[in-house]
This record gives sequence, C-alpha cells and structure tokens, in this order.
Amino acid sequence: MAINWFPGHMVKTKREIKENLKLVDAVIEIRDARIPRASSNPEIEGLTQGKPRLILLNKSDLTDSKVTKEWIKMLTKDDVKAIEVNSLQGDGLKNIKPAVLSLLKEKHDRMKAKGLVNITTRVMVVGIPNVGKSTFINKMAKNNIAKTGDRPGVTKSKQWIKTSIGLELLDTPGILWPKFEDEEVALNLAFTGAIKDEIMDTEELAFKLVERLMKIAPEMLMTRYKLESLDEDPLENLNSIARKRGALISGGEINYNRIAAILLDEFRSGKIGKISLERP
Ligand SMILES: Nc1nc2c(ncn2[C@@H]2O[C@H](COP(=O)(O)OP(=O)(O)OP(=O)(O)O)[C@@H](O)[C@H]2O)c(=O)[nH]1
Ligand SMILES: [Mg+2]
Repeated sequence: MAINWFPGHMVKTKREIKENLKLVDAVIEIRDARIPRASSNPEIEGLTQGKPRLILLNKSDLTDSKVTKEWIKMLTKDDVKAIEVNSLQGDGLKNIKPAVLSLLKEKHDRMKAKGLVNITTRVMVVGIPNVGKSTFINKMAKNNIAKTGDRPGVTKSKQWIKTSIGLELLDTPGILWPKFEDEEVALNLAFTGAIKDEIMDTEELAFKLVERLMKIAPEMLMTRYKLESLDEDPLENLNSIARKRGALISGGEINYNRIAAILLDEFRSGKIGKISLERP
C-alpha cells in the first residue's frame, strides 16, 4: 500500500529540538501505547543524548494492559523510564513526577550538596504526530494554569507551563517523524490515525485492518459486528460488516467508502476493543 508522506520540515524541527534541549533537564517522549514501536523515532536517542528520558505510553485506555506492561518492562533502562498514561482522563499522570525525579536523582543530590534548595525541573515534550502531545500539555496545564511568562536571560519566545506536580513544561512540543521501516509500521501508523486519511486509500486501509484484526482480535471483531463466523477472505468479512451496518448503495452493493470510515473510526476510538497492535 502506497503512503506518500514525507515531512518536509524534518531538518528544521530537529534543529529546534536540539536548541530546546539545552533548556531542559529531561525529555518526555510520548508514544501511542497501541504502537510503541511504530510511534517512536529511531533518532530520538541520538537527538536527546545525555538527557534522561521518560517515555509515556499514552492512550493506554485503548490497549490490552498486559501487553502495555510488557512494553514498559522492555523500554525501561538506566536513563529511560516508561509509564502508561491516559492523557484524556489523566490516569497515570501522577506517576510522572516520581519517575522524572528518580531519573534526575544524582543531579539533584549534587545540587543539594552545593546548597541549592529550590530546584525547578524543566522538561520538554516530544513525539510523532497524533500521539497526544497537545492533550497531555493541556491536561498538565489545566491542573495549575499558571503559565510563566518569558524569562529574561533564557530566551524570549519560550513559554513555560507550571504544573501542579512541580515540573515546568515547555509549552510547544517537538514534533518527531515516524520511520516507515516496512509496510507493517506504515499500516500501524495509519490504523491509529497518525497518518492523515486524506493521503491514503481508506478502503484499502479498512481491508487491511480487517485482515489484521482477524489475526489478532477475531473475537472482538465478531462480537462488535455480530458476525457468527469469520470467512478466510478479509473482503468477505468486510462485506458482512458493511451489510450489518447498512453501508450499502442503491441496488444493495457495498458502500466501501462508508464502511471504511465506520471501521476506522470505531477502531481508533476503541469501540472494537482494547487492542494492542504491537507486542514487544
Ligand atoms: N483515547 C485516548 N485518546 C487520546 C489520548 N490522548 C490524546 N488522545 C486523542 O488523540 C488525538 C490526538 O491528540 P493530540 O493531543 O492532538 O495529539 P498531538 O500529538 O498533539 O498531535 P499533532 O499536534 O498532530 O502532532 C485526539 O483526538 C485526542 O483526543 C488518550 O490518552 N486516550
Ligand atoms: Mg498537537
């Protein structure tokens, strides 16, 4: 499936992220918990070199929590921590501060030894499109509101958001780009909505989604669309789903455009079930 997507602003954002990194103590990298692999950026490690990183597996409300916990185990390293959150509802956000503080413990101990008491911790948020960066920043800001103004001596245009958990967040996230290593990665991004539907053939995408769900969540697919059994042929199943949903054009033919929109929307909003598309 051809997905013609290329972020032309890659070089610019990379430079911006590097500049902003100088102003922060740690990085919060947001990923989509349904696709922790596809929603990462392979250059993130090089880009954030030396900065402790907290990975938020966001949208964890849409995943199989057992799989998400396996991901957390796998992603955790010395200078990288991972936690699951739901930025819409706020679940898990209270775990952010302890995680960031434990990443910065040595640094803070050194500062305290020098007699520094009021230590502010600044972090920046990065992530590929659609992972929930804005939702997260807004949620964090809402708990406290106070946006600190420009800080003389730091830089004119940077706004810092104070949060109730005692971290200051840079108000603009750094947008990373995903890497289309193979078709599966590209499809996972497309299924979750990280790639705009306008540049894809959504009918083919819906077909591929049915094909995938037949493999990883056949029961959920059957239950949601009241199918008594699944055919071996994804197209047959897509047709059955369309008939169940009345996605037909006059004459009784399948309205593929319509059923594709329904299926993708229901998958993305979690109506088909809590489905992790990737496993560690
Ligand atoms: N179910 C669920 N949806 C979420 C969560 N966080 C964000 N969303 C939804 O995901 C979509 C994208 O969220 P945004 O906050 O706009 O994502 P973004 O990373 O800022 O996206 P760009 O600005 O395009 O880079 C929106 O429809 C949000 O409502 C979450 O924890 N759970
Ligand atoms: Mg945004």
